[in-house]
Amino acid sequence: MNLKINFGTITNSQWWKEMSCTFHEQIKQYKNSGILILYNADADGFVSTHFLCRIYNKIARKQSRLFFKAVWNYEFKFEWLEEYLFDKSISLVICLDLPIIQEPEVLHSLTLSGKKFLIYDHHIVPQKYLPIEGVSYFNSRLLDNEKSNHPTSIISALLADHVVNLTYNEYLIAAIGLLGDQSLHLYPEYYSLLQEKSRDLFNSDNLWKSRFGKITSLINAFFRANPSKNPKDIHWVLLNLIQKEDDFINIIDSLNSKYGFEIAQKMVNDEVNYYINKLSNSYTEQINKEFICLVLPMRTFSVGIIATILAKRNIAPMVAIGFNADNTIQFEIRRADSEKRSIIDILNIQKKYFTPLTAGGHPMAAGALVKKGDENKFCISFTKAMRETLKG
Ligand SMILES: [Mn+2]
Repeated sequence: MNLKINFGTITNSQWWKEMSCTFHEQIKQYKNSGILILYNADADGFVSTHFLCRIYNKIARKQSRLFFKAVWNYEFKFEWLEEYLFDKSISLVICLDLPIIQEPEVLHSLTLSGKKFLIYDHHIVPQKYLPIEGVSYFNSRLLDNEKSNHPTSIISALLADHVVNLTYNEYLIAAIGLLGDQSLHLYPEYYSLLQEKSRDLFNSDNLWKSRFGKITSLINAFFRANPSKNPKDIHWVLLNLIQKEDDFINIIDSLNSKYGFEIAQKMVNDEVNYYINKLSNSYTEQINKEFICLVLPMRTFSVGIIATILAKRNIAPMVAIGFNADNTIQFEIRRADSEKRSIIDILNIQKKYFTPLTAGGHPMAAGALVKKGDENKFCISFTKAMRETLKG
């Protein structure tokens, strides 16, 4: 199968040419000296890494020099990285879907080690992005004036499509990443093809209630339930399963029994339900609250789900839920459906009063990391910035 035929082309062909040539050339050039993939610990990052594995396997024909690390949003300090690259003789770092690493200060400190960085992202670009020696930077938000948002999964799948024959199961794998980033509907032809070929998986109009949506949730839950823990060998296991198995559900079942997706999901669900009940009860009485900003003592990294549900229930125009990570608080910010202000715009205005350690994401869903003790400053300055942000 050929993904391009069913998918169409990325809007800016020059951008795509440059992007794909750089990717393939760099993987070829560094295949023997070692490559590290740093990926966002969610469905989109996970899926993207699968396709990079696929490219590497084809080009390098051995697996020993490819390394992986899942990165969570609050892991913004890459202090461990320099030593890691040295120990494993890694010369190229490929960053997939990692908003934090595109900050110029972070990149500058990393490239001092003389390593190459290849960055693909679709989060909003930092305000002051400047070319940095050793860094090849591609963000699909820079594609054209429409600010196209192509998740990492589709870009990676298309990159793999150039060098290998993707199986139909891999179309479904790519779709997991797209749905994980709420973007599957942005590719109508691709989506129709999947619906046509796999009716049993897309058995509900509400995608998240379909069998396919449940599989996507399992993968997200797997990462959320295990903050900071890297799933050992999962990408090679997946690759082997894809090559052997014929049924998509069997592949997911095998991963589930080996890595405990369902156990992870139960942990996440129990915790989310507990806080949703608790918070819904305490906010029913309050009206006209413009911003709800809370830090919860959670064990899993599910603050984003809680913020999403509360925002959907319209308990306030904006909701931020925080989570303790070492000496920092990671806030996940979501907005109500009726709210028009962009969270990114608010975060930019907020900098006049208070600057988080890192902050960014998408207009409707973003994250911010602050030092422990700065929670109140964050909440107050965010509220202030909200009032100053033009609606719509
Ligand atoms: Mn993504």
